[in-house]
Amino acid sequence: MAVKPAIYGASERPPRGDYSRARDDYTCAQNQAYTAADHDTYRRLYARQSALLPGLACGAFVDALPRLGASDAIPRFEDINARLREATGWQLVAVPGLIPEVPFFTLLAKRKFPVTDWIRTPAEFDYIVEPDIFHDLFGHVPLLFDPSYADHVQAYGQGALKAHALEHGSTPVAGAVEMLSRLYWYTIEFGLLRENGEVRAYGAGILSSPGELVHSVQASAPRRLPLRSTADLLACMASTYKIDSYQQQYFVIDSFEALLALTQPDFTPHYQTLANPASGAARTA
Ligand code: HBI
Ligand code: FE
Repeated sequence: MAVKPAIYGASERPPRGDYSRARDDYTCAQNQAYTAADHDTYRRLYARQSALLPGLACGAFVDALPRLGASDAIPRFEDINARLREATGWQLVAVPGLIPEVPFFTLLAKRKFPVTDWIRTPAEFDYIVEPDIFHDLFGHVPLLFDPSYADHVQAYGQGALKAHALEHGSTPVAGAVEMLSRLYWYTIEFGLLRENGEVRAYGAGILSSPGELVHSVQASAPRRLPLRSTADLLACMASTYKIDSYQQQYFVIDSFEALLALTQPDFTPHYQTLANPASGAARTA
C-alpha cells in the first residue's frame, strides 16, 4: 500500500525518500545500494562530528558512540541491532524518511527506532533540513544503549499515542500532541544535561550538528532553563521551537533517571492545565 509521507515541521519542501518502498507500518528494508560517495559522506560527517565531542557531548553519548560500529562506511542496521537488542531491547528499523506521527509513536512504543536510510548529498554536507541517516544514526542511536534514556524514549512513544487518543477522543484535549512534541524537541532532539556541574549535550539534533553542538553548550546568548520540576515541565510543553535555526533556549536535565521520573506520571492534567489559558503556564518563544 502506497503510504502518505509526512511533512516535517514548517518545511514546505516535498519529503525526500522513496515511500513506495514502505510497508503499512512505514518501515522498509534498508537501502542496499549506497554509492562510494554515500559512504564517504558518512565517513567525513562521522570524523568531523566525533572530533568535536570532548567537552561538549555528555559522557554516556561518548561512551556509547563506538557501539555504532565501523565509522568509515554506512553501517548495516542488523549489525547494530545485534548489539542494541542485547543492551536495551531496542531495534533499529529503516524508514524512507519522516513518517506521520502515529506510525512514529507506534514504533517508539514498541522499542523500534525509525532510522532514515538515505544520506545527504555532498553539497548538503554542512546542513540539511530533514533528518537523514547521519542525524538518526549518529544523533539518536548511541543513547538508546543507555537503559534510562532507552526507557524514556519508549515511554515518550507510549505517552504520545495516549496524547493522540486524548486529542481525538470523546472529550478532546486540544494540542496534547503538539505539547508533547515540544517535550520531545527540548529533550530527545535538543536536550542538555548537567554533569559534574558542567552543561553537556544529549539531544540528537545538537549532537549531529557541528555548529549547534558548540552553540548550545558554549554560547552566552541562549537561555538554559532547568527541566527539573513539574512547573519546568509545563514551561517546556508551553514553549514553541524553531526547526531551521539554532534554538534560543534549551532545557537542562540533571540525569536521564531524573527525566524518566519527571515524565513518568500521567500527562492528562498537564495537557488540561496548558489547554486552559487562565493557567498562566509560562509562554516563551
Ligand atoms: N519520522 N522518521 C521520523 N523521524 C522523526 O524523528 C519523526 C518522524 N515523524 C514525526 C516526528 N518525528 C515528530 O512528530 C516528533 O519529532 C515529535
Ligand atoms: Fe531527530
